[in-house]
Amino acid sequence: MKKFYEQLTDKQPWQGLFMGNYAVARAMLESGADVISSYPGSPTPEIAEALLSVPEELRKFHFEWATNEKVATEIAFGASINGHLSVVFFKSVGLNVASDSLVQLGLMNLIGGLVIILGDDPGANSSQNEQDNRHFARMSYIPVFEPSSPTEAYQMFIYVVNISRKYQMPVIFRLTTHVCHAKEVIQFGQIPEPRSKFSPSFDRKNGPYLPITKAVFPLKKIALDRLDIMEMESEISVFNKVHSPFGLEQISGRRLGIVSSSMPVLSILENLDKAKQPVDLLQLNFSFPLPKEKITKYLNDHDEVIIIEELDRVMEFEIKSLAYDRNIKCRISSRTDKADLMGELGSERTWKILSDKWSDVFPSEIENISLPFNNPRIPQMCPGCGHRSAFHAIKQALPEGAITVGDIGCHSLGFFKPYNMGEMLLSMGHSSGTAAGLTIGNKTRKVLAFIGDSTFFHAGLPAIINAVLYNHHFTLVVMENGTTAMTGHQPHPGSGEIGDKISIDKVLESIGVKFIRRVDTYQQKQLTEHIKDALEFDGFSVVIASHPCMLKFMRVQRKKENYVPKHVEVVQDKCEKHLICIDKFGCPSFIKNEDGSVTVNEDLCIGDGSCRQTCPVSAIGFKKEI
Ligand SMILES: Cc1ncc(C[n+]2csc(CCOP(=O)(O)OP(=O)(O)O)c2C)c(N)n1
Repeated sequence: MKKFYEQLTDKQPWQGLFMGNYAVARAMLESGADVISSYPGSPTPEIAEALLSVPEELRKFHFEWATNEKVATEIAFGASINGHLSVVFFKSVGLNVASDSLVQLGLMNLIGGLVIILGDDPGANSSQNEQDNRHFARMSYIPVFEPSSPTEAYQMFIYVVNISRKYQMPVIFRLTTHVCHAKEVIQFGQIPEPRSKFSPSFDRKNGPYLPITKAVFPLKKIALDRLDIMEMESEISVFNKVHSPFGLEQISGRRLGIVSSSMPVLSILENLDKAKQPVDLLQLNFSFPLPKEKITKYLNDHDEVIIIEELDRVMEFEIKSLAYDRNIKCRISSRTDKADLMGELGSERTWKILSDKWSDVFPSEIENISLPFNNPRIPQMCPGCGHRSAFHAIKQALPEGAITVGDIGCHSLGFFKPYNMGEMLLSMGHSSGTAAGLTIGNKTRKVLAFIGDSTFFHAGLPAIINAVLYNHHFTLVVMENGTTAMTGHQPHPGSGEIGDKISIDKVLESIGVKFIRRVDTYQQKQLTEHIKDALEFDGFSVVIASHPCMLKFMRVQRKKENYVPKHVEVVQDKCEKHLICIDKFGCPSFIKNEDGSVTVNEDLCIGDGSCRQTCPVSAIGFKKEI
């Protein structure tokens, strides 16, 4: 059987079951993408996983994990104006970080073409919000393409590359979580021979690339003119089409229609099969700029139309305004329930929306609709996680009334029981800025902030430098685990996997941090002492609480030939049922039995022993493996 990368790079057409993200990676190879950059974040990291599975010597593309999304975007921009077909991808909120540069791209002549892949996350499955980046696209004058399925993602990517190269402009390829992660049998095409050796073709005459003072207006005019051209493309695009299973002429009575885009298109198509009357669907997956003529015709052909889009009312307002301008008589409605502006619109929820609108056509008794947002499982840190030891130790050092500021990463889970630390969160790297704000006018309550090591480099540094400058009186704990853990162990500048490891200690020293302590988080007593000292320090202090990510570590160990599993055990005659291992340390490997005794779930326990020091009567020991 072929290895994954062999499938991915097979030059000949083939058919197989592929996840959406992998299909997009294949589409990049088929379109001859030269330069690809990214910063990790769900739902898109598997695109990188696929690309990086290709052995370096076989790669015809350059891939870079950038320090953050803005840098990734700038790399793609620089490569594109040098003639390379470039791709940048990141998650929804990554666009906020990238935006300062990204909003300029629509004004530029991108000679090589540039595709911006956004992993939007309706349902906030793995994000701190569910922002709808279609708004951003409008602000940036960049067209938007939104595939409904993995197959469409593959086909559409090749199409958007052609658009981008033809018009030398950026395009947004907006994926959503389910399109990224769904699997489908896909017919792939050929991978062409690489273009002849590339020569850098930057020429300022292709610009201007410097939007200052008066140059801004001609550039903006170019962006607006290109949107007019995109509207014409949108009119003829195969991705904007009417699904009319029975043909309009056969419909008697009210002519009903739906307008939708992206993943809900599939949910609706599924429901149309069960409708009591034929209903049409206008799919607008080339969704910005909207094809005004196509929409006008569709509205004129129907008596009533409902617009069902995931998240915000973006298409709705544009379509209603078009109908008003053109004096169209069709009755246009939308989702009425506020809850329908949240979360993914799977088939059950779209049925409910349709049923609320046309109950005779979509009777409510057909579907037993379950409500979204009711997942009761609290996320947990893995057994052996160094962050758990850190939280346990830091908690011992915190005085009454201390305020703790969280940041993004696995350590955000410190917010949950039993640690309850990290009480607010805005964005990656916010913690030092927010902590500084909490110290102002505050002489009584200690402030302690957390940050992960990837986040330190991503967006943490500016606020840390600010804290040094103003000597803001708080303690920053760098939760160093040597990787970008939460998104799947991607490298970062401090992990030493890309170039030489950039030392966080040295960075801190060089910017003038006066209090820096480093400790392994498994040394809980020492960590507690360092935190106490840091909180007493008169000014900005940093404690680097370090331990390798144990999930990553164990994955390597388990693959070793001589690997022997290790576990801890609770020595029953020593255990006095203080339950600190469960109630305060909170490792999921411990089980509290009905009789009050504590035992260890060996399926979870990795035998790291970080729990042993939490027991006041030393009742946790290493199990002798037979
Ligand atoms: C702007 C932005 N980009 C990417 C992400 C996705 N993301 C969430 S957690 C995380 C990893 C943070 O890594 P690190 O700071 O090292 O903490 P760890 O998970 O390793 O504890 C990333 C990249 C995000 N939430 N926001």
